[in-house]
Amino acid sequence: MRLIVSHRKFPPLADWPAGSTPLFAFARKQGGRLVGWFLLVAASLFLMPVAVATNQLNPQPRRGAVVKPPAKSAALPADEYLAPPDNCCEATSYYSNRYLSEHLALVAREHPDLVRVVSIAQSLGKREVWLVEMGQGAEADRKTRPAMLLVAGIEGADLIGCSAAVAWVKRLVEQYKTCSDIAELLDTKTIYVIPRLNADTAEGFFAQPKLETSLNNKPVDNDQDGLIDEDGPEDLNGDGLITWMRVEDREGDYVLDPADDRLLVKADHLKGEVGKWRYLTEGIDNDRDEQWNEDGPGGVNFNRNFPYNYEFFAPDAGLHQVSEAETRALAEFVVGHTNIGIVVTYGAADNLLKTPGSAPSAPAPSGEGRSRGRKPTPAIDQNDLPYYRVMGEKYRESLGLKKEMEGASYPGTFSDWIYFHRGRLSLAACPWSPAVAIELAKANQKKEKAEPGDSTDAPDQDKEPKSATEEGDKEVSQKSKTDQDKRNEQQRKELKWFDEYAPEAFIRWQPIEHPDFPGQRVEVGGYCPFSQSNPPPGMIGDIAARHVDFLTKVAQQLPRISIRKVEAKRLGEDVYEITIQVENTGFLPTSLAHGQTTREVYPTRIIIEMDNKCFLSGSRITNLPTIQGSSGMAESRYVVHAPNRDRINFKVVSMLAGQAEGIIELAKNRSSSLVARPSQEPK
Ligand SMILES: [Ca+2]
Ligand SMILES: [Ca+2]
Ligand SMILES: [Ca+2]
Ligand SMILES: [Ca+2]
Repeated sequence: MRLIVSHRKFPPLADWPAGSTPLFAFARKQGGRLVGWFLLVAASLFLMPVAVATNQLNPQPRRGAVVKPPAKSAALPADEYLAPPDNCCEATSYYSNRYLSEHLALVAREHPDLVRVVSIAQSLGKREVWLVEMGQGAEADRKTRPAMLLVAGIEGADLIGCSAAVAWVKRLVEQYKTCSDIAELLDTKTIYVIPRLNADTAEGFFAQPKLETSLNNKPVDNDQDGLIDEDGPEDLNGDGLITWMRVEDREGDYVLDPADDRLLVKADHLKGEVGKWRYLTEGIDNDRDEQWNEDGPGGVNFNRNFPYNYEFFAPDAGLHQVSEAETRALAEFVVGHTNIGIVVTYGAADNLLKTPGSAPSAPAPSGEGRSRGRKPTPAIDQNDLPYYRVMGEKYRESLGLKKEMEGASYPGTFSDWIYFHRGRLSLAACPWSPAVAIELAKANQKKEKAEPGDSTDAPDQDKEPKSATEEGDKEVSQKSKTDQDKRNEQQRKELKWFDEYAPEAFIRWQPIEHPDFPGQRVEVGGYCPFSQSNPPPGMIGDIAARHVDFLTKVAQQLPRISIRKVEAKRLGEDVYEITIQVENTGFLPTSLAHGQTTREVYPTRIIIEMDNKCFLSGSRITNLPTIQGSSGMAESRYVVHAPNRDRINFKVVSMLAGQAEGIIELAKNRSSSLVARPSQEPK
C-alpha cells in the first residue's frame, strides 16, 4: 500500500449511509445536535464561495512571457532545500526544485546551440515549471520537425521520473558530438522535456515532516464536507516522517498478517474473520468526524485533470478540466506544438508494462452529419495497437524486464487525453515500483548465476532457472502452506525486497499514546513516504540510465518524410507528366489511425508552387494518404501545362513527420524523363 495523501486511497473508515451526502451523514452522526448542524451548514455556505474564489485566483499561464532559469539561486524562494546535501551526483540524490533549476540553467548555458530552457507556468508556490527544448537549427525549423514530448513529475510523488528526464537531457547533449545517432536525432527532430510539472508537491520529499502526496497546493475540500483542508496528517512520533498508524480496535477492518506481523491484511468476513485493527495514516482527527487525515493541504492531482474520461466531482480531479495553471499551460503547449507525434508521460498510469486492450477502428466519417452516431473510443484503435506493443517491448527490454507486468489506468490522465483526443502515440510509464524492483532483482540474480557457469550453457528465456529468491519463496510457501493465505502475497514479497535492498524504507512499528484512542494500543510505523514510488537513492543512477536508453529509442521511432523520386516527362509542347514519390523513413506512420479518427492530425500534403489553372490533371495541393513507416511510400501524379518554365518548386508538409522541399526540373527538348534531386529540409 502506498502512502498517498489522497483520501481515495485510504482504507474506508466509516461508510456514509447509502444515498446520503457526506454533510447530511455528518449531521445525523451528531445525534440531533441541531446547533452544531446549523453551524456546520452555515460554515459550509460561507466556505463554498471561498473555494470557488480560490480557483479564480489561480494564476493562468502567462502567455508570451519568457522566464529563463536563474544563473544563481537568488531568484528562487529562500526556503528551498538544496539537494543533493552531500554534493554527490544526481545519480544518488533526487532533485529539489532549486537544484533542478540551477542544473537546467547550467546545461542550457553550456549548450546554447542545442538546449533552451523556459518556464511555461508558475505554481501556486511560486515555482517555475521548466520546459527544456532540444534541437539544432532555427526556431522555425525546430517547430516543424517531428517532435517528442516527455512529461515527468505530473504526479507530485514522482521524483525518479524527473531524474530520468534530466539524465536524458544530459545524455543527449553530451553525446551530440560523439555519437552520430544522437547528432542525427537532434539535427532532424525536436525534443521537448518537462522534467517536473508538479513542482510544489515534489518539495514534500525535502520538507519536514516528509510527506508524500499526489496533490498540488490548491486548497480543496477533498471530502466535500464544506471545510477546506481541515484534517491533514501529523507527525505523532516526531521522526520527521508522515507514515502509517495502526490502532487495535474492534471497529477496524484489518488483522495482522499471520506470515509477517509488520503487515496488515483486510479481514475476510466471508471466512468468519473479525477485524481487529484500524489502518490509518499518521495523524489525529482534527475535525472530530471519525475520519483521519481525510482532507489535508492541497487538492488537485494534475494527472486526473485532463479532458478525456474526466471524472467530475472526484476528490482530486479539480474543479473542472485543466483547471490548474500547470495543466492549462501543458495543454496549451501541446495544442500549440502540433509537430509533437510521441508523448511519454511518467506518472501512475502505465501502458508499457502491459500492452493495453484495443477496440475496432471507428467507421470513417462520411458526408453530412458525420459526427452523428459516433461514440467516444473507449480503447486504443486496433490498427494502432501494434505500435503500442512494439513500444512496450522496447520499454521492458530497456528496463531489463523479461515479461509483461500489470499496467495501470486512471480517469482524466494526460496520457489518455493525448491519444484519445489528440490522436498522438501516447506512452505512459510508472518509472519504478516495488513490483518492478522485484522483477529486476530476479533478473539480476539469474544473470549472476548464469555468468560464472560454463559459456555453452546459454540462459533459456522461456525456462527460467530458479533464483535464490524464488527458492526461498518456495521454501516458505511449502513450510506454511496450510496456514498462509495468498491475500498479502505481493506485499510480503515487496517487504522482503525492501528488507534486502532498502531496510530503512520500512519503519518498525512503535507504540504511542494517541489522543483519539485513549487506553488503546496505537502504533506508528510502516513504509516511509516516497519509498514505494521511488527507488532508494542508491539506485537512482541505474534506474534513470535504463529509462534514458528507452527514451532515446522512442525518439528514434518518430516518422520522417523525404522525397524519394521526382520525375517530369514531356508529353508535348509545354505539357508534362509529373510524378512525385514521398516516403516515410521513420518507424511510425505519418498518422496513427486514431489521429485520422479525431481529425487532429492533418493529412500529409504536397504543395506545388504553380497556379491552379496550369494543372490539366491534379491540383496545386494534394492530400496524401497515411504513409506507413519503414520506407512506406505515397505517389502523386500530375499533368501540367507549364510554358516558359524550366523548373517548379514544391514542398511536402507533414504535421508529424516534418517537411521537405523539392524541385521539378522540366526537360525542355527531350521526351525522356529526368529525375531531379530533391533538396531536403534546410540544415
Ligand atoms: Ca473537507
Ligand atoms: Ca484538501
Ligand atoms: Ca512520524
Ligand atoms: Ca477528520
